Amino acid sequence: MKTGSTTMTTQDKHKPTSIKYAKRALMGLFLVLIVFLPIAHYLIYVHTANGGLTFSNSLRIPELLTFKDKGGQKVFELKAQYGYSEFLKVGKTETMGYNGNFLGPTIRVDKGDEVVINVANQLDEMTTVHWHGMHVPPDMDGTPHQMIPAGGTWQARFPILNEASTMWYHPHPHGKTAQQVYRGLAGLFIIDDENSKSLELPSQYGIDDIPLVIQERLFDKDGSQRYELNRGAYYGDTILVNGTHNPHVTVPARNVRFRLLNGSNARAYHFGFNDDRPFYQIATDGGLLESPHLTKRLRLSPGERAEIVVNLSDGKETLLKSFPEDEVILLAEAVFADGIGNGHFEILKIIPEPTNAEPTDLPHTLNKIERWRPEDAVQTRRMVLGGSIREGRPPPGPGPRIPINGKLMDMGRVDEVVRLGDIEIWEIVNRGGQAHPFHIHDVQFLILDRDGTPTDPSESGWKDTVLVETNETVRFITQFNTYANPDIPYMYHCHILEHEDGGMMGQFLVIDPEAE
Ligand SMILES: [Cu+2]
Repeated sequence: MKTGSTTMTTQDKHKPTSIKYAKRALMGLFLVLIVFLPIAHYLIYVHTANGGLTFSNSLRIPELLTFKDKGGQKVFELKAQYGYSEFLKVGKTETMGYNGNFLGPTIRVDKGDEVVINVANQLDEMTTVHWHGMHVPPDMDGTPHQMIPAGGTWQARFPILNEASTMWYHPHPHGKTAQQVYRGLAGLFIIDDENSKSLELPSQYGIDDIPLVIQERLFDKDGSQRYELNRGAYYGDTILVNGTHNPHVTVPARNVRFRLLNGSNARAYHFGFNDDRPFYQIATDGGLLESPHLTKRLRLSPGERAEIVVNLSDGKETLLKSFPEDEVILLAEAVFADGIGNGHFEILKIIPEPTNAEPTDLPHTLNKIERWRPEDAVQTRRMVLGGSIREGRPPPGPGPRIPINGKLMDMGRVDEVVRLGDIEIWEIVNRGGQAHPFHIHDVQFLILDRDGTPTDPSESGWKDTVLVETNETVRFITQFNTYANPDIPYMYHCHILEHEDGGMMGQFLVIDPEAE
């Protein structure tokens, strides 16, 4: 009792002082925040290599590759070559490109075309050219089984069987893909079809239909590119769009389509606009969605594509950005990590110009997608990403050794055999410590669910690459049609290129049981 009453007295006595201290502490905190937040802001937006952009460079639009018509075939010429690029205007750096210094021209064809692509390898190392997302025969797929030696040539010929979509092409030599893509070997492959041509969508290439190959790079002070692994993969701190640093693009002030390719080696983007304007996603990797999907954010992991339509009829400038995944930047992270490290950075300034054209509405229906029923699948094939390694030769690439189903890539081993015509469910289970974009050749698939939850509208169309988060299970359904070959496999792999090069890849054959 005595002690209690003494305490009471003490508390009473000090109460006004405590409040005074509390007020002072609050005031102090307030002052610290006033000083600290602008510093944090400076560190995030200005101090980062990709911060403080002025968007002074006009966005480069990859030229459309011309072709020769030979007996109804469209014949294209591609040349993998060395070049020099000056991205930062402080000095040149050695790069690689197709038919030029960096990246490649856009190949544009119609569904049903017969295409011949003559590839010349003018590099002093081996390369291949893979048609990412496209349904082509295994011997035309440009995998490590179709190596083009230094100074050699290769002819790819195939009919265009895919529907209207934004595909791309890039090298696929085992163990060397990451470095060749990083140095500049990649290009877009756009397919049109009767449906896409009948739709009222922005479709003037480079005018209101803008291709965006988004990548990031590391540069030294003299402007030379630097290849350096961080957390087992290549993460740059400077964004390039179509090989343009600090870019802006001028477009008509109406609906504008952007075709986005995440051409980065390892980084995933969460696209959106700085004014948070909503936009319509109209396509996934392999084709148009059934109907436009209104959203404010779009996630693309390496290798994935999407087409979006942005309404710019208000005439206001906007910035294409990438946002942090959870949209919460911890203060400490804001100070100690640069913005691009936590996924928060600016990409492209979009400047609308007045136009006389009548504004158009987006069509409500874009595409018809015939969905397989899960019960029509003949089997579920399980792919476990990560875990311990049971099989596989030491791979040549620089990346970490991450297995699929306990195995590292071995070009002499066939991992899976699929029967021609079969509908299958593939279940991708990520037991690793990070997200992996899983890519399969030959087919386009439809995602069934993520951890049992039906897929999001943003992923409800045709896909060839899907990001699988840690501890997540993604199921997709597909059918293996048209092409069978008992000797030459297709690939499936992680599209973080250093993981792929490190052996996170497997091979599957499609065989025709009736041909045997
Ligand atoms: Cu991976």
